[in-house]
Amino acid sequence: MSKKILIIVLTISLVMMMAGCSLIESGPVSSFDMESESETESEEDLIVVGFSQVGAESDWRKANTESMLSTFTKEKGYELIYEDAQQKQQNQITAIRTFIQREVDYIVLAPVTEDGWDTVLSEAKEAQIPVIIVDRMVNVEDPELFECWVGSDFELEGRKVCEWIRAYLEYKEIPAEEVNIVDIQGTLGASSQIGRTRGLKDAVRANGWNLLEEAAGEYTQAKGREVTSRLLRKYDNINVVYCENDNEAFGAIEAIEASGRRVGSNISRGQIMVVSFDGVSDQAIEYARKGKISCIGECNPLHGPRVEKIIRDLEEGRTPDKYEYVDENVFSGDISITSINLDETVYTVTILGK
Ligand code: GZL
Repeated sequence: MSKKILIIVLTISLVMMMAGCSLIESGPVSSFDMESESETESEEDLIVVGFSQVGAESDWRKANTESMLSTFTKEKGYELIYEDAQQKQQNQITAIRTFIQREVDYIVLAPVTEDGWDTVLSEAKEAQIPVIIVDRMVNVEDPELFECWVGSDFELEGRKVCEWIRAYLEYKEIPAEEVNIVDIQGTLGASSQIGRTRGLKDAVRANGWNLLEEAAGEYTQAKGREVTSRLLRKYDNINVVYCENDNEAFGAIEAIEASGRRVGSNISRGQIMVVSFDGVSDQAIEYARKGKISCIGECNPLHGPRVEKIIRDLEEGRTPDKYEYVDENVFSGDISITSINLDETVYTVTILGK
């Protein structure tokens, strides 16, 4: 390289180094380098969100995860750190500690169960990182350990489905004392399990139904099938199976049909009525349309935009509501019951056309 060219290259290099780019190491300055320069700047402007998700146990959970991932994108100004806990609380606690070490701007927690969060949420508070709880609730001594919560009223979901059962059986003139119901519960200790179970137990007491047994179905199809099979072998008079999510209902239906019984709302003709919660998957809606699931209590999974609104409020100095409940419906393929009435509130039943 001639002396003159060397002086020119060294001069350009000196100028580029002063401007934070490099000519010699990475070749000519390209759109990529400039982009990486601007990307580096925009990287620093991103709001970093650490999201600890329960797992991928159900269609609802997958839809909830998709809602969060499609909301917190770089294009919208976020860096999302997503951790799947495979339904283990210890994995969530570890994830939160990692978020604290990485000094994220916000922690979003979808807690697998209600208890056991005081210590790790105190650590987040100590680190001055706001925590948003989504879906299920946490049961902590100090409610200041989290900014706010957004999710469903699970007990109301249970009460709505039970009121549909009561109204339907009344319409079909089936006496309450003939109702022999089993509860396929969700993950024990989860707010959704606690609320839906409580809604059922209140209805059993109020209506005089027979609650034969409660059994943990863990919100999965496999466990729902296993537990329902066991209960069908134990009891010969089951005529209602209350599943605390759709995936359990899919398993329960498999078990009922494998036992030679039929699912359906015509319990006076020996069918077994299956009810469930979520209403997220095409399969669930199809089963409801066909009457394989008689009634579904909606549980809306689309929390991504709701959590983003909370973060925007906090970023812009507004105070979000401490507790935000999502409005939800009841679905059925049966036209007999078009609305249900609870505490003077009328809830329309969404009838799914055949
Ligand atoms: C409800 C959610 C429950 C769903 C299940 O908000 O916590 O967990 O009903 C899911 O499908 O597994």
